[in-house]
Amino acid sequence: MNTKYKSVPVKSSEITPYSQYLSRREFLRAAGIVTGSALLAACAPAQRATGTTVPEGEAPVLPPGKMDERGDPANSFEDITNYNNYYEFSTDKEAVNPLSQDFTAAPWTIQVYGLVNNPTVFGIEDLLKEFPQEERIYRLRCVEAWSMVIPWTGFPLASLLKKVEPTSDAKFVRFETVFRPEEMPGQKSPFYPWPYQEGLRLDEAMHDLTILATGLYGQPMPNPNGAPIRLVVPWKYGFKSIKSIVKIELMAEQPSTLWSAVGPNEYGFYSNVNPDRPHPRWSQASERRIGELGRRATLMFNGYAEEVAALYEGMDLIENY
Ligand SMILES: Nc1nc2c(c(=O)[nH]1)N[C@H]1C(S)=C(S)[C@@H](COP(=O)(O)O)O[C@H]1N2
Ligand SMILES: [Mo]
Repeated sequence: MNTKYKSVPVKSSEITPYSQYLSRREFLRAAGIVTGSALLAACAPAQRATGTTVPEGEAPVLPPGKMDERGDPANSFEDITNYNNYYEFSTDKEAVNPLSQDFTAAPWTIQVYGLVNNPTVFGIEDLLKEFPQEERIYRLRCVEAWSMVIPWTGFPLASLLKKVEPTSDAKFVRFETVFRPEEMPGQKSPFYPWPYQEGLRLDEAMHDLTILATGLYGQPMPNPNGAPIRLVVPWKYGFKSIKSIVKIELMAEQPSTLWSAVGPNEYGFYSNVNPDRPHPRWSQASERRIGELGRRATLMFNGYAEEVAALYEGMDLIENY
């Protein structure tokens, strides 16, 4: 049990069930209300560019005062859901939210296969039922040198992996995002080798800080953040935290990843947050916390060195970026 990064386990009664969530969305759509605005955190009615107004009471009530273990306040639900990297929808961070509103996040299954004794196709409901959901308040550090603090809900990836029993040959885990160009306009771009893929070494995947996140701020995962389920690896650059996962494959060899295919000397397989290894285009020594003026120093392993440095003992982290 990790007590440093989570508060109490989230009671399932505090998480809106998917079925209810979706029917509420359908309801809002039928009522002519832009669902994106309904998901914005606000005490006052949220106003969108479309001019529709969410009636008071439709926006989720968010518990105030959430902070990470360093005392940094969580970013607002509005920041977290309106400033996104999700190239399947757009390369424009502010366009992801509106473009992802009609994405179909249910029904959803994840196929876990490869070098495992129990290959399994999990429905999202099975995962929510089987694995207790915990809150983890983590920093997310993008390689573009901005960061946020996000109160995720989810469960350790290790719980899922133990269930399928990796064989002794399994050394790496490969993750794949859904491929649905009809719903994800960015996937029509020929500049990226879709579908988005990412990977971890098995010991990184088994680390307790590595979670599959199914929500944030106690809400089911919003579409712009990778509904209904995405990876979160808080000590690595944000692009490792792949969204909307449909496949998890256990492998003997290191998998290729979308970003290392696009820019091999820019985006390595490890991509641990490291202020001492400049990216060819962005110094990584400091970062801009969304919502703050000025910059703050970037921490080794994004501030999680105490927990994860042992994974890389004896490795040259400049060579092995
Ligand atoms: N499938 C997919 N996953 C993705 C991305 C993406 O474009 N597609 N962008 C990554 C990048 S670069 C970052 S910084 C984080 C951003 O997560 P957030 O939008 O929830 O803050 O998601 C990562 N996961
Ligand atoms: Mo990123």
